Amino acid sequence: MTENTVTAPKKIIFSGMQPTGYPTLGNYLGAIKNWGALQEEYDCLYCIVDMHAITVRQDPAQLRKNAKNLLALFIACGLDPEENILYMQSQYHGHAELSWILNCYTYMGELGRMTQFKEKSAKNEANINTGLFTYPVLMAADILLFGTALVPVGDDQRQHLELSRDVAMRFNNIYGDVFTVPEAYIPKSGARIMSLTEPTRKMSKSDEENSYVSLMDAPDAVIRKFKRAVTDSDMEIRYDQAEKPGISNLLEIYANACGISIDAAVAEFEGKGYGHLKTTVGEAVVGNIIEPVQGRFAEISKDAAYLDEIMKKNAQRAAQIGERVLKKVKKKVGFVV
Ligand code: ATP
Ligand code: LTN
Repeated sequence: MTENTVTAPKKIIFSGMQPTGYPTLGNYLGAIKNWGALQEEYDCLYCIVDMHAITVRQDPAQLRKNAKNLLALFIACGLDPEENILYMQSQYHGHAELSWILNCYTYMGELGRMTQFKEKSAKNEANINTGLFTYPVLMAADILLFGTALVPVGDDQRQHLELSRDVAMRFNNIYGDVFTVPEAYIPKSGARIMSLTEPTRKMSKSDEENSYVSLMDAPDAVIRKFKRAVTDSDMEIRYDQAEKPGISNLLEIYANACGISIDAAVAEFEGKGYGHLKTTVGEAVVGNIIEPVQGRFAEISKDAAYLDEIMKKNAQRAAQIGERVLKKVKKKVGFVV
């Protein structure tokens, strides 16, 4: 590159994760792992969305602890806190401000169609609060605040992403080009890791303990969970999500944990039994993901002052970027700025 070359500004990536407990293997393979792969090519913001988390009742001390642990885990999973903006959603007021404005450009009907709202309200009948209903508007605000081009998420967030795009386009149609219309960035493999006990449902940390692997599970617990994974009664190891969801899930986990293709994974297990498959997948997850992440997590967590410093500095970096869009939006809708 010559001295005079002007490099185009990097595109912005934004994604978020709720601090509602330790992330699962699904969160890791569907989201965090891919975030790490993007950090050089893009300017990335990875946000701990504690404001989303309180749509379900949380214990305050536990929420705070979970949020700090998640920051340490992000770093332990390979997200560099200098390269990426890793921060807490509640530490930058822009999210709440833009969310309110976008509420006024989102229809009740759109939010009522969101499958996550339907599922979560069925699970929490005693607390169907309006935050749960407007959750996707806050998510749209998170994304649109930074001129985000790409949003790396798991498959379950597709519908929320569509809504963010619709709201952005609606706003732009009225006021001109204010928001960048974001695209979803969903990995071809690993975007929908299924429950180990009910392989037709997605792996979720709010389900029963044996159904998911947490990044902080003890290695022997991980091996045990894989040994107990629900499969099927025939004996053939092949990738067929419709007919063999349990086996296909194990193959997908293995391929992603080892960085190989599903075909290569299938070939490795040709002629082998289910018991061998389950043990081998468990060991690969422990050796390639669980142990290295836990080792780094233990180191990073020791330094609370370092983590506090990162949090503070990165919330300021996020605010610097967000303020530009927020100011423009306020001006457009007619506030005195
Ligand atoms: P819960 O399961 O408790 O409702 P969640 O894990 O879906 O919560 P987040 O922690 O906010 O919610 O999810 C963070 C990211 O992980 C999102 O990008 C989401 O798409 C992805 N993700 C969640 N579950 C899976 C899964 N089973 N497979 C792949 N990606 C997933
Ligand atoms: N809704 C997401 C978490 C989330 C998010 C975001 C993801 C909140 N804000 C912005 C991507 C971009 C979830 O439940 N997984």
